[in-house]
Amino acid sequence: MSMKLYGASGSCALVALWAVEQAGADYELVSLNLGAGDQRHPAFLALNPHGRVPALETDGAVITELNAILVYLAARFPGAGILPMNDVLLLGRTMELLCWFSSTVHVHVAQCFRGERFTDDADVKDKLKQSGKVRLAAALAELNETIGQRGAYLNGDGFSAVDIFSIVVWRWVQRLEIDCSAFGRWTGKVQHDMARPDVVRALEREANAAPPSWVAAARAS
Ligand SMILES: N[C@@H](CCC(=O)N[C@@H](CS)C(=O)NCC(=O)O)C(=O)O
Repeated sequence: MSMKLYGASGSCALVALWAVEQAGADYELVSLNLGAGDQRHPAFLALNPHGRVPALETDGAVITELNAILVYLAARFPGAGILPMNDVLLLGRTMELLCWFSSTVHVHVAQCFRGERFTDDADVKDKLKQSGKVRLAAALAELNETIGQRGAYLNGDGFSAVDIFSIVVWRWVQRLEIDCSAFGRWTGKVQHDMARPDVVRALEREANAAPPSWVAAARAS
């Protein structure tokens, strides 16, 4: 049965998009415009009441939370290289890094882009953004140190979902204009990874994705 992946350009949903591509899954990509508030449309909230992407419709259910989607896809397509399913220690270490990206790095980014999640006070929002950038830079210094420690890729010798998440973080960091000159190992790795054919394909898919039917219907009327 076909899957439907809800994503948005520039978002962490790129990791799930890369994963469905690697799986060779039969899927449809639906791209929300987060700036226009598509994620708060009742039709999307009916799928994911948290109003966030990614969300994956599959087998008559909806899975949300990027790491949950990755575990589902990796278990369903074990040969696709989404996660290192044949090495439980490496799998644990990879999930450790993915969870750190989600629970720490992504939260610092949300402080900068999504202050409304934390406060309604404009002054506090501004302070959150400043402290988010400082904490993000500290996390990047940590990430930079890990490059090369486990092998050529973040979880060892094989490229996996966690390397794509690192690309997503790099895109956010560019938008925030954080000085990356001290993180040469990490930025070099990201440049290298972005030239991979599987990454280029996922980026092209992301750029050419169609909007949800409810947006298309509103535009047509
Ligand atoms: N913990 C969630 C976070 C998802 C998330 O925050 N996604 C962002 C895009 S990167 C989003 O949907 N933002 C919309 C909003 O905040 O309104 C996950 O890992 O899936």
